Amino acid sequence: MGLEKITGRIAADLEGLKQFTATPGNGCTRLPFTKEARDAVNYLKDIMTEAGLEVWEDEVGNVFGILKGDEPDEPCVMMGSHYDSVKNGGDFDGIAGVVCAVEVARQLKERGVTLKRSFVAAGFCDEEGLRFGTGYFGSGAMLGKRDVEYCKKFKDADGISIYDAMVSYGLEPEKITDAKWPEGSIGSFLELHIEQGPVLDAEHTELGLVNCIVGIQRYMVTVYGRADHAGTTPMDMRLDAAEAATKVISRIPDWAREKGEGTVATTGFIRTTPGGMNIVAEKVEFTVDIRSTNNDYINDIATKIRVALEIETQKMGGSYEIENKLTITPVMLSEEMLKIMEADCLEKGFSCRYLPSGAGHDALEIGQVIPTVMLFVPSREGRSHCPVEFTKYSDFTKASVIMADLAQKLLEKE
Ligand code: HGY
Ligand code: MN
Ligand code: MN
Repeated sequence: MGLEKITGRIAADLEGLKQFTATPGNGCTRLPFTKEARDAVNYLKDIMTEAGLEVWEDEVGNVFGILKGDEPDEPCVMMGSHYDSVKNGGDFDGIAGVVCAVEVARQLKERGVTLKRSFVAAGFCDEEGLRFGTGYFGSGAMLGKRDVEYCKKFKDADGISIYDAMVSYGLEPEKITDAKWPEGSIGSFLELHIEQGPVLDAEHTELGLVNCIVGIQRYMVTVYGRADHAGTTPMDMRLDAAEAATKVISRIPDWAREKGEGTVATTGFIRTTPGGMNIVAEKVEFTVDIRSTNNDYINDIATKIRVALEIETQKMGGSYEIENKLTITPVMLSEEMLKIMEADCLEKGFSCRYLPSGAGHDALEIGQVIPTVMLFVPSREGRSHCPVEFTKYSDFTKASVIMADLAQKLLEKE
């Protein structure tokens, strides 16, 4: 199979999917349970069908395509990623992994691979968690780790719950538990993804063998003070939520730096209420996203944040709330599958190296319970979650061939 033909197919699919964004000309904004998501899923269904897969959409909006094996009750080999994006994100994060899963299915068929077990291409609906502040919703539901209560609990900036968003999208959230796959029905999970970091590009290494994915904890913090006149209220009479919150926020990055080993912590969202320049802030909401390959580091930083909030809000005379939106531990990926891909890269002359993932992925959720592996392709200058995100189509081609080889081994194994 000529690599150019594969590149052409991947390019055509990704170019076709680029149109499904709520912010044309300003990156990819494809949030779950929106028109853009619906259009992307319909496109994915079409290319899966054209590739000869049997296609269906599940109760939470995940889309699957299957090449049925000789023994359909055998645990399947699943490959995929997410089709949702962040706001004003890039054209490759997640969706390229779904497109490459369909491409691997094409290659398996073209090779005439004997499918002892089924191959499933998967497109998950809400990995980013950007709309509802959560994460890994689609892959978590597939594992039976999301329920109706979860859907009602988390809301977007407009106060729309996951539950209501699903209903307006045409789904029946009361049936969410039907999205769970039977225990043992997925034998292995493969995810091809852009690195979203600078390592491969800087080193001019073609492929990244991901051995570990960071754990993540996400919080929404609300600090309560009192609205007052900014000019007439003496400094010692204020309950200034902004002062208390920023004293905590400003210390979080150093708590991560002190841990080292790639530990990171980010406040990506801050909002004051009522938000007037001449009004002392009555309320400040901010997010925290803490990540490390060492779970104790994550817990320790979360504790430091709670202690600092207690102290600063007491000093200010106000109060605070901290809502946990996501807690997931680091995951080690399958050494066996990584070694197969490493040997294949060496044989094919593709440069490769092992590296951890600082980004979470559906593989982070799925890898908690199922043998999982990830393969990275370079991100130009390490940029991602922004419109300039870029990866050469030919990089996806090389990775898709390595993944097709791995899938073939797994599918033909006695
Ligand atoms: O946030 C992440 O790490 C991923 O892009 N969802
Ligand atoms: Mn992603
Ligand atoms: Mn992402």
